[in-house]
Amino acid sequence: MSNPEETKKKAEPRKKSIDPAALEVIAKAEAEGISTVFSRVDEMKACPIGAAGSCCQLCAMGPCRLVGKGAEEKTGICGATHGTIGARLMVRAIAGGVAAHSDHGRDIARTLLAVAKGHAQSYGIKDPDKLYRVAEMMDIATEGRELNDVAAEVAQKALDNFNGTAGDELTYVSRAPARRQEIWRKYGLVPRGVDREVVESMHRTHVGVDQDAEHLLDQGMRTSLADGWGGAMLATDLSDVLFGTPKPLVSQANLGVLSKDEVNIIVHGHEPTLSEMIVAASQDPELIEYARSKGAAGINLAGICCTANEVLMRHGIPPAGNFLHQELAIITGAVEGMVVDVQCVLQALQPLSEKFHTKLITTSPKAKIPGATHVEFDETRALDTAKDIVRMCIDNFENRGDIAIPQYTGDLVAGFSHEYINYMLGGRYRASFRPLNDNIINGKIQGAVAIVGCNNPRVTQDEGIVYLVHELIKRDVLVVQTGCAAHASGKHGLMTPETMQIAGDGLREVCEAVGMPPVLHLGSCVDNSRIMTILSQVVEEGGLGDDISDLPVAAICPEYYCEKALAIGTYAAASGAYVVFGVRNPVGDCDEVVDIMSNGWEAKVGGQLVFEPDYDKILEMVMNRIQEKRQALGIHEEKERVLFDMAARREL
Ligand code: MSK
Repeated sequence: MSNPEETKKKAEPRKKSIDPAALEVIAKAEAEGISTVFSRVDEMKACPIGAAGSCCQLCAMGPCRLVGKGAEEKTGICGATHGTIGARLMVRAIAGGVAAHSDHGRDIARTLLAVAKGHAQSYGIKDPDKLYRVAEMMDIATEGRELNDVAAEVAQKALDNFNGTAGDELTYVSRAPARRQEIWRKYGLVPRGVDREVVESMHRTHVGVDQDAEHLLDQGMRTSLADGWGGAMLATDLSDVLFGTPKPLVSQANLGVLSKDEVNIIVHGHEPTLSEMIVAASQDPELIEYARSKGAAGINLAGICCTANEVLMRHGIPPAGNFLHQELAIITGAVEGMVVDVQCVLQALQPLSEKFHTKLITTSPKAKIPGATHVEFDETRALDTAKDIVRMCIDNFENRGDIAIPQYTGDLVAGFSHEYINYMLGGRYRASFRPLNDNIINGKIQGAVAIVGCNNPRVTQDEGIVYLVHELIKRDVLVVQTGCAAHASGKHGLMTPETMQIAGDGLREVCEAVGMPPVLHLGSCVDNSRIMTILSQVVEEGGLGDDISDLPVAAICPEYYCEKALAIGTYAAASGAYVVFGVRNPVGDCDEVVDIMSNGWEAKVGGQLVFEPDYDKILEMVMNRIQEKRQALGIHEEKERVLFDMAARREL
């Protein structure tokens, strides 16, 4: 007898993506019996016990599953309550995410130190002005000193922030508004060292240590802040110093950026160090000539995930897609080499690449994949390593078989660093956030929302992101984006000035005056730290309260899948933002934890971390939050427009 649930599922298959390029390749994969993340997600049901924080696997007395009637009252064998178990799970997830971002930041700091000491081939300091600004923030003297001396001291101070020897507080805590710093100090949330907070989180969540859910979650906030105002913020700033601070540039996104007659190389993962060199190698005339000698028309570089964002923001290299596109790119048959470093790289890429001619090349000493070709990145011979990799991909061109590249691309403008937004709004001589604050105060812009994070095959790819971007800009809300969510908007053409046409009248007026799109691409997932910097500068500019929690802003992560996203969401909430995640709550069965992260954190730090899978409800929740904040600031009523005559202007 057939299962009615199964029959229903077959009759109405869940939509896998709203991206026509993705749908085209998924159909090809299905027709050819090729397994992808989209098919495996249907075969593997999520465990309902683990999915909502009811399974504790922290010791060999268990695993303990708190399910069934009266589950909220049950405890594990050690006596741990549902609240304690949920809090431990959440804090461990945050620590995992912080470790990932921060290790990335540490490696950038190590590269800067190697550059300053003359040990890193081919790298240099592309933005000395930013180096001086960072030095100033770190209280490092610059007057009359050699650039490399300053760079070495900045790099060392950054490394001291990781190992906890920079002082009692992370250096960048001072970048936050004064009121925010007071709140953090009042509740003991100021991070002392990135590594220290991650280690302490792992210690306190070990069985038999911290057993108070609120106390555990405070440590979760402190650890996340070590990311947002530490590891990730250093990663962003020092990447700008080394590789240049982004400025707007045009590009395209989606699988259609792959070339039918050139050697296609995809950089995938997160770190910009090797990918910067791959960009240089792919433009090397000798290697282009070598590609031609092998019958290709040239070399075409594209990106996936956040490495894509790094090379997009600084060089305009087009992204071939977001997280869920990594397998689809290989299935086009047109990718000679996929060069990966760390994070968000599916192990399924290797068996998939064997079905095609794609060479999967791992490069990080931290990440190997069985069966892949490993070419270890070494910063002392970075360009040589990159050239070896590009040559390997060129040699693979002759193995190409049939190709099927979906002909879809979206135009986009990327490259909005916080420095550029400041300049764009105020101009060269008066760079400032004043025009943004004024337009929020006068109501042309109702508020700002960050739509960030990943894709997750458990929900329709790009659907939540694209829907929320549309609906928010229609309601005069400025949208900023990072990570794979930014790729989604790029693919769907939402990151061009023309998007003004669908924005509300007020937002459109401001965008037209300033010449910016209503949806701004701020970079990779570590670049969420740029959003923290912008919010601090908006507070400092004045007129919108004295803390981030006073601002009419929010953050949404509609399609998250990983621990890094949870770390980012937590530091945004701990910084005073209202943060809504889609998909599911990883500790949704733990009422105490759900309450602490919403009501408890609202009372303590003025921010919240909540989960809601319904996009319409997310929209309503976020708009309500914006209106509540506008009301609290006394800027909720539309002001009558005053037309100035010449006398009034002179007076002004
Ligand atoms: S890559 S962490 S899927 S944004 Fe940063 Fe995309 Fe999320 Fe990975």
